[in-house]
Amino acid sequence: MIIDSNKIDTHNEILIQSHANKLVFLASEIGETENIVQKLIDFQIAIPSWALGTGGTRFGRFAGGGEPRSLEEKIEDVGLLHALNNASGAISLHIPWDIPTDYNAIKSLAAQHNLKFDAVNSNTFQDQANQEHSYKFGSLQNVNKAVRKQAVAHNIEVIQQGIALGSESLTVWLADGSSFPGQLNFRKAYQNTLESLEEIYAALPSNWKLFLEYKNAEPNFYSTTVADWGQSYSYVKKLGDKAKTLVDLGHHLPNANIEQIVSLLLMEDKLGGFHFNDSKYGDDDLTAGSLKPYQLFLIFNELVEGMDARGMNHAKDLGWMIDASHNIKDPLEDLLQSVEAIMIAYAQALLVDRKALEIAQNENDVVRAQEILQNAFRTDVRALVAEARLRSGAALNPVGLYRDLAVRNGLIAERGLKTMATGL
Ligand code: AOS
Ligand code: ZN
Ligand code: ZN
Ligand code: ZN
Repeated sequence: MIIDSNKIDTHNEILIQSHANKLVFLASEIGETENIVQKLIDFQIAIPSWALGTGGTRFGRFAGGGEPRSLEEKIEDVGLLHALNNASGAISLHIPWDIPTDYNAIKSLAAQHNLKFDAVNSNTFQDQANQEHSYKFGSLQNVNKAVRKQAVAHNIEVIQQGIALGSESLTVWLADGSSFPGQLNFRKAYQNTLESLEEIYAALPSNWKLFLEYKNAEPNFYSTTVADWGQSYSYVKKLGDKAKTLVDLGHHLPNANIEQIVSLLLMEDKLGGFHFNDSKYGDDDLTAGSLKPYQLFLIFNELVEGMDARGMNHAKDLGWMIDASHNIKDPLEDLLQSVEAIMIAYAQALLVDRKALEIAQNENDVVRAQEILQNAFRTDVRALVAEARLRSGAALNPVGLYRDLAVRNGLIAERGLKTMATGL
């Protein structure tokens, strides 16, 4: 299924007047908008291949209809999102859930939809059918060298697949850890993991990055071998310049100050990228911005401040990815909502009056500092985000158009009601 650009134009024509009014009003409030709109046009968020079908929980999965049955169909789904919002121009693959059979065909399909391949993800948290050793007691940390070797070899294979697709980064997330006290020697687990990561790192092409994702708990519930940003930092610092920390918003102990973590990792040149989602309790993987939009804004506030201080390119120098999973919503609608929330938080962060904030900070004017941040956060910037879409040929209201065109019904007609997406 492909969304015809005429359909987008017709949709935009109906909404254009009301949009134009909002934009004029916003410009009268905030002044110059051109610069922000351009930054929003450039900003792209990668869609994870595993979020295109309903995720399920350990208690069950309620499949939606028309879910993608193959890598080709996953690419087509991301192509639909990108046609609607022009802000989802990349897909992040998970190996072996997504193994291309014909690399050139997959590359040209992605190119037809204007999609790039973002980070490739390795998977040593599940046993695969034809594999010799089990990851039951961990992969890169395993006490058994043969298991570690198998896990390292898998990661190197994922790098090779990524090279063939034109990807430039590998995300490593490890389920490694322990569920009971005494199960692991923490220091040895760390050292084994470091040694394994060094072997993987050595296989990275010079223009690649290795993102090391941390997670406080789950599936292990006593210790995780890359549990927090400090532990990830300690590994990536030893590995070298191409290794960076990846922040998944759902992977912290409750109430962690994620924006401060982000700021300091950026300062140390060790922030690699994000897995955006939202949560109330743990790794809930809910729609970005659905629970804590202020936190998302505060994170982007640090990102914009820190990236500008280092002269970084907002769109290109970090990996922007979603990591979400649902049992309830249509995954494509959900992803449109996540992308929109991320763009809104980014636009609001671009609005922050940095000079005034710096003065307030230097004068210890705490009240003024809060006013400045909240003025930006409470500005309705949706018209800016919509304008960025309009200028790049996408829809003023992506979720609205998705529903008007009954895209899900079209996908069900093409693929059937009972489809099983691969992956978690
Ligand atoms: C797991 O909790 C992590 O967020 C990883 O990024 C994982 O690879 C992904 O969620 C797919 O399961
Ligand atoms: Zn993640
Ligand atoms: Zn996670
Ligand atoms: Zn998550």
